[in-house]
Amino acid sequence: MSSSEGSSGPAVLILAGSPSDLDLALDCQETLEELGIPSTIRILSAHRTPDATVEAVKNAEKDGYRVLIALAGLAAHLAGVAAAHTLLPVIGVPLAVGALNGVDALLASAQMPPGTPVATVGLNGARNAALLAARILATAQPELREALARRAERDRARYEPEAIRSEIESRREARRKSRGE
Ligand code: C2R
Repeated sequence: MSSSEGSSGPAVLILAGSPSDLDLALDCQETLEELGIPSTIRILSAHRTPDATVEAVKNAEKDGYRVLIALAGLAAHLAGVAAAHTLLPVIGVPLAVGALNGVDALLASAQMPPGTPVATVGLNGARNAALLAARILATAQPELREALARRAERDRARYEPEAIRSEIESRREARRKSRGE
């Protein structure tokens, strides 16, 4: 599943361990799209489709990808296995699923042995993974750096006193309505 309309430059390969993870993979892709970064989503599992996973990761660099993002829940080995088969930076997104609600995935993704790094973001941190990938790419792309700066500026604008006043007003109104006033 590719997304490259209106964009150029190095791309991100998004790996997800199961079709069940697609919503968060799409959150990740949408965030990249907002910054004009082309990406591809591939559903691959180090456990269930080990050969195809290794093949995709080994080919990623020559296929033009510059950063890998791997989303997985439970015993999340996908990011680690990816990092073992490429020198591209790998960002792991542990997913909050299953009996342990993501603690298993978080530890499996973060606690990599020395020599095989995975930059692990928070549980379900698909959008932050995209932003981290963007920051990595931006070190060599000034226009992407500009886009990130504009985005950070928009985030800061939400904290302006005028924005807060109008937020308070609209929340007050919503609360009055929900009480039927
Ligand atoms: P199903 O819902 O398909 O049973 O998957 C997936 O990321 C998913 O969150 C349950 C969970 O298993 C995870 N999974 C991994 C890997 N492959 C699948 N952690 C892997 O290779 O690490």
